[in-house]
Amino acid sequence: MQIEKYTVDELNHQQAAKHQLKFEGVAVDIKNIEEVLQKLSVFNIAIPSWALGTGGTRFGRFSGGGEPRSLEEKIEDVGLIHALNKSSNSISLHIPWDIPENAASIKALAAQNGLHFDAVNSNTFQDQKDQKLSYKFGSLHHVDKAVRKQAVEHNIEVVKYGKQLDSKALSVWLSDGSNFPGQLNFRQAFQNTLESLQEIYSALPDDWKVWVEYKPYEPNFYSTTIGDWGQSYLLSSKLGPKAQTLVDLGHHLQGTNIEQIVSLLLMEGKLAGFHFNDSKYGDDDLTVGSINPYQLFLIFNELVEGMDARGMDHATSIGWMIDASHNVKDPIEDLLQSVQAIKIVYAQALLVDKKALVAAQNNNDVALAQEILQQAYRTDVRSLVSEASLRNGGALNPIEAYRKLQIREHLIKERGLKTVATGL
Ligand code: RM4
Ligand code: MN
Ligand code: MN
Repeated sequence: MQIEKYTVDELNHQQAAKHQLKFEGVAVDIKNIEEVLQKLSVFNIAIPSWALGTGGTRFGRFSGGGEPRSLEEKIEDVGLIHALNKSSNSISLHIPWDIPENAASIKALAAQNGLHFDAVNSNTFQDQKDQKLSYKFGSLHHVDKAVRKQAVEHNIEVVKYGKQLDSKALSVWLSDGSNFPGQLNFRQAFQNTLESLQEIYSALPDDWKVWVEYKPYEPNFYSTTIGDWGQSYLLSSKLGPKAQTLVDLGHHLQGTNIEQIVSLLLMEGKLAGFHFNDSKYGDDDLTVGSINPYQLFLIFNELVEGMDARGMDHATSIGWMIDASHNVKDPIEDLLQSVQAIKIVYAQALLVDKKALVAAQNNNDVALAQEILQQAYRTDVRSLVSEASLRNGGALNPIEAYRKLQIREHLIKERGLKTVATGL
């Protein structure tokens, strides 16, 4: 299905007067309001193809109705999200969950929905049907050269698909690690991984990047070969300028200061981008901003400060993507909530009084520094996000519009109640 623009306009119209009042109330205190709105309106967050179906855990999966049954229907779903929020103009494919059999028609369909293709993701953490060698004991780090070769070739094939779709980055997440002490020689595992990544790196087109993601545990519970940002940074530095470190918010141990990691990676020009989600215990894959919105704000504060320091374009110079698994919510609602949560903290980070903060830092005025950050964080910027969406032709309140337009009900009618999407 496609959303008729007039239906969104009608809903906006019903809320216009109330919105205007709220917006003016906030805007009056913001000197550079037009600049903030302009930045918000060009800021987009990619949607991964594996997040459009209901996710599960190893204990079970409770699928919702009307889930996309094919890549085409996944693109359609991202098109719906984008039509409502005007902030999700790209899709990131996971291969082989979503192989574009006919790249030209897939590209055309995406373009019809106002979308392009973000990074392509390889998958060497599962064995596929008819796969010759198993990844049970790892892929790029494997002790057996033949397994490493198979995994390298898979990554190169993923790049080939990505080239057909005009993607510009390969995102690599390995589950490689060890489950018990003594299982692995850490140095050997690292060297093997480096060598494998070097082969992939040398097959990358000049205008491509490889994003190296880290994760401390799961599915291996003793060690992960790319376990933290230091190990990823080490690999990406040894690989060269086309390699960078990808930060997934859920891939940190409790209490890790992610904003500090972000700040230093940006300083070194090594921050590839983000996988957004939220967590309370580990890689919980919860909706971004649902558990710890203040931390998300602090991360965005570092992002804005660090990107400005290097003259980087906020919207395009690093990759922004949601990476979450929606087990009990409607995935589209969850994704709409996620994008809103990100835009809210981005808007708040844009409101931080940078000059005053620098002065407070230089005076060791700790209380004032905190006040300055919290002044921005405690500003209710939801009407700014709504205004940016409105100006782009999106909905003032995307989730409300999704419900009022009964989109899930339409999808169930079209696709049926019992559909299962590929993915997590
Ligand atoms: C991993 C990691 C990767 C994602 C897979 C599906 O935990 O976050 O980015 O591709 O899950
Ligand atoms: Mn991830
Ligand atoms: Mn993850």
